[in-house]
Amino acid sequence: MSFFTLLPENSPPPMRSEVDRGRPGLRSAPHRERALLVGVATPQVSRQQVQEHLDELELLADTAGAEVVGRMWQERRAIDPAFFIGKGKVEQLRQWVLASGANLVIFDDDLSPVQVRNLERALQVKVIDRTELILDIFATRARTAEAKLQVELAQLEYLLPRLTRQWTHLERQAGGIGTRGPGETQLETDRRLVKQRIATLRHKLRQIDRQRQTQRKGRSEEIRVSLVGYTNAGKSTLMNQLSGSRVLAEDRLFATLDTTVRQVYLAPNRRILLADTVGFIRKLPAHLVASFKSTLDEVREADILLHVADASHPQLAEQIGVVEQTLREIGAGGKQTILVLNKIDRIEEPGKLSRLRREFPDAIFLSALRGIGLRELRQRLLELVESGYEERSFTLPASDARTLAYIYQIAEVLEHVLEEPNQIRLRVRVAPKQLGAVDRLLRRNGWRE
Ligand SMILES: Nc1nc2c(ncn2[C@@H]2O[C@H](COP(=O)(O)OP(=O)(O)OP(=O)(O)O)[C@@H](O)[C@H]2O)c(=O)[nH]1
Ligand SMILES: [Mg+2]
Repeated sequence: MSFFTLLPENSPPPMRSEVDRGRPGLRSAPHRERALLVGVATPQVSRQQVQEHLDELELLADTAGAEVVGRMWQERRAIDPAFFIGKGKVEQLRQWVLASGANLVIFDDDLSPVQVRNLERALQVKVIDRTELILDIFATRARTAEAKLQVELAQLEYLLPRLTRQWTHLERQAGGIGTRGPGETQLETDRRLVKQRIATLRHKLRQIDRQRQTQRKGRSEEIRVSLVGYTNAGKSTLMNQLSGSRVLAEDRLFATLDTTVRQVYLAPNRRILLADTVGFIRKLPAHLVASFKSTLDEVREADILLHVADASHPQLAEQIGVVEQTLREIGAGGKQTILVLNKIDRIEEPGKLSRLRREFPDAIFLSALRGIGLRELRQRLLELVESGYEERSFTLPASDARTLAYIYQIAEVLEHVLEEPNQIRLRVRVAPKQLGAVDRLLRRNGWRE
């Protein structure tokens, strides 16, 4: 069974008799690319889910600058190895492409190089899959040198097994979604050049990675908290609220591709380093995850995660699941995590908020945009930070002013008593990361506890 939907339009779609050759991409073109979306329901993916996934794909296409002119889905027991969808459906899709004037077909699932080639031949328009679309968005949104290198690496690794594709028959180098970004100039080069470029990129990224590691080492005694979550959940907005900074936050997917770290004081002597980083999405391309290693290290090395989710989103539960799964995949599972259910100001349905509170009893509910619930979040963070603190009591010679000053720097002194003429008794509270330093001091000097 399959459904076609033609989205309402002001003017009838132009009829086309041949492939639209070399239409440039949105940013250099007066026209947006016109895209048809295709999804497939399988025994694992329900019809309802396909619709929701296509909603998200539409958002992605829109972020990439395409105008979605229709969507189609089909129910199948098994995937067709040659065309992904059935041959009859390919013919229907071909008619649909002609009728709608689409010049791009986007599949929600990953296609093999052979499937793309067959589909492009049959449909005579460019065919891309979800991975290629996401890579394209990352490419157009990358701002820093590091993000650009990371995206280029991911694009080239995606491209490499597909180089046998007839890149010229649709003049892909002319631009458009799936062809933009730093990888663009490489499209017409051969595998050897691509491999060389991949090696160079890996080398450059390793260098950046080493710099990052040094930077992070300098912060190793700080408590590090990382914002994680589905793209567009409101991580950057929350970062701005908590730290008073101005990280870019906007209603688009993947607004953030780099990591920003800011100091946040939870209490006068309770400082944390808060990191805002790239968001996750269902089926985040594996190449991207791999090439964003140093960006994601921030998450991997965090002491505490703030998992921000959009409580007003219809797929809240699925999005939370995707983020948890991705965290496990990057080796950041099992960390102390606070679930933050954001955008409660957008929940209109009566009773929904109390239902969510019952469903997620440990979550903090807030609105980052309106500044609701932030105090509770700070309080919970403070409790979590302090839960690892330990107390130590000892006496030291009053003459050792240097050590005394050092202890005051790294620990919170709860009691300071001058005991015998030359002895000071201290009771201190120490963060887990400073505990080792204090214990070493005690052992080295043989001070009694
Ligand atoms: N109504 C409402 N909108 C919010 C809230 N928090 C964030 N937003 C909006 O949601 C959109 C996305 O916010 P961002 O902070 O950019 O989200 P993000 O998680 O950083 O997204 P990426 O960086 O793209 O992964 C923006 O338009 C925000 O204004 C909230 O509490 N309520
Ligand atoms: Mg962001």
